[in-house]
Amino acid sequence: MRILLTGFEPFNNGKLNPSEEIVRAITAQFEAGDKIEGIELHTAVLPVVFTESSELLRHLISLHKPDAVVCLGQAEGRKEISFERVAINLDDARIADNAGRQLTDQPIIAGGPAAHFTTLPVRQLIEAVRAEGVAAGLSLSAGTFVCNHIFYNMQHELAGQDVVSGFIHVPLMDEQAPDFPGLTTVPLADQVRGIRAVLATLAQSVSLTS
Ligand code: PCA
Repeated sequence: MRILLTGFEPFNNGKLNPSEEIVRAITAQFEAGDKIEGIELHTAVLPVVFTESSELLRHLISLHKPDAVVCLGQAEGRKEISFERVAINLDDARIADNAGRQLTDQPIIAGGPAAHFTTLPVRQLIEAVRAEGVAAGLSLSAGTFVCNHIFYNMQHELAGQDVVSGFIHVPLMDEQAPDFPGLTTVPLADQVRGIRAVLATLAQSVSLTS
């Protein structure tokens, strides 16, 4: 199966983004021959810019025609790998994106449904991450910044298609601790193992149903 895995560049003057580091690490592992059986993997790091991020993701989906899309982003303060359930039709940022734009109170798609659900088999994926000894759980909302923006656009675009897709927020990694005092960090190696388990489980579950 073809899987598209994305992360985000750093934002809000941050130096690192664990989602980017996870994607780079898994890409390097695949290139070094440490693949996951049955997966043709495509990866990308998206800009933290409202319109450009979703346009690039749409382009990558039409280019690679994936069977599954897994988008990752940083959520500082989260204690576990968090599977987002719902994308909502709202851009409402407390901070500017990396192009200096701060959208507030705007629908992502005017006239679109208020929300879209993830189509990833989230409970099964949570169990797979936990089986690796890495904390994981459900989250109700990806917020209203760029992560939710690409999540909503993606679910809107793929609705009714034979593609499973969703968004996963990941905690800070240890290297970020000095910049975020008091917030939980999780070692990058654990996060990488957790997301690899997600990909492996998707490859198994989706091939069983199709
Ligand atoms: N996290 C932000 C945007 C990019 C990222 O990694 C968010 O949660 O919206």
